[in-house]
Amino acid sequence: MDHHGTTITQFISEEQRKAPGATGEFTALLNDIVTACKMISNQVNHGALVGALGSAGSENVQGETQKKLDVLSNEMFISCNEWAGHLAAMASEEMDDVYQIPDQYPRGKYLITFDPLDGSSNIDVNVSVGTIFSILRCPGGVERPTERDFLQAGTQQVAAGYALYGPSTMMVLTTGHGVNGFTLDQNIGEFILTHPDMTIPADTAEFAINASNGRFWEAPVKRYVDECLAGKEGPREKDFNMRWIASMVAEVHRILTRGGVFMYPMDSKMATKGLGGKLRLLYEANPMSFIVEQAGGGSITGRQRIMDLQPESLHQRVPVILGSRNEVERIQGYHADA
Ligand code: AMP
Ligand code: P6P
Repeated sequence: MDHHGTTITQFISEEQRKAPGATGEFTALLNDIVTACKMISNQVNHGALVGALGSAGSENVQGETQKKLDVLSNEMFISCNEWAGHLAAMASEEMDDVYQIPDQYPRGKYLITFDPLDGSSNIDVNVSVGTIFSILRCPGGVERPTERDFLQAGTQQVAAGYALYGPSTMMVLTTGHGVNGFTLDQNIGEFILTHPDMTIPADTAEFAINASNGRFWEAPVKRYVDECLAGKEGPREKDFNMRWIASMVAEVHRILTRGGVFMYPMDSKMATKGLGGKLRLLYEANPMSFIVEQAGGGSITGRQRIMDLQPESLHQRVPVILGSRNEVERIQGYHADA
């Protein structure tokens, strides 16, 4: 009798059966990540009640003020994953350097990069935030991975996923065989498969960009946005809607659910600061690109596929334009024309 639908634990186990020779290490790693996301969800949901809001009074490697929940989420993610012996090392938006697995724990064959609480500027105003993670294989024979071992192209990812702490807490996961979404049933503390085989509509009438940066955009982006704003009377001959949540996980989830395009493009303001973009390649752009491509969408810097990029540093930033495939291809075409 199927009382509760497919749990994420059952789903992950059934996926393992499709991987001949799998030892179960990967399955256990995914389950530990799920546990970390449940713990973070609990903290986020209790926010001010547990004194978890506000600033931690510290800065991360990005020079951004850390929220208490940024630090707390990072610590929870580490404590749920460091002991099990499936990871050779970890890397996080909230930590300058590679996190070595403490000597008292065994090491495994996977690497993980993660943003424990993306969009945390939204925390204090009670808007959705999320956790993003990406799993890579540790290069053979490496006992103590260094930054170099993490610098793998997005096409090397074994899995990617996010947790979205919104009106409901959801997890979305890909291991290279499509994208599946799960909703946390708070009564039993388990994620239930609610969005099997998520796919992004190839066309859309909705775009997401922080329009306050408009005067700094490159010409192809300005052209695309202007055409959307021109609506029916313009060259697109249809009206567009705009969204900007300032939380990438929420934007990507909206796009997975109903289509759309999300843009945090390169702009002249970032270029003058020597930044490669706003979003980080290893633990934001690459995992989200893997998920979006697995759901039939596209993900580019503007000029090239994000997952083909050869990373040069752990906290490298890149421009991101992702979502409905036909829109992303149009925008790539505008960049090629320029
Ligand atoms: P393992 O021996 O458990 O480390 O698994 C070896 C490989 O099989 C992994 O790197 C994945 O590519 C695949 N695999 C194993 N378990 C799963 C799973 N639960 N879901 C998807 N892929 C899996
Ligand atoms: P802005 C959150 O800090 C984040 O990294 C993404 O989640 C989000 O899309 C973007 O930055 C928001 O940036 O400039 O609009 O605050």
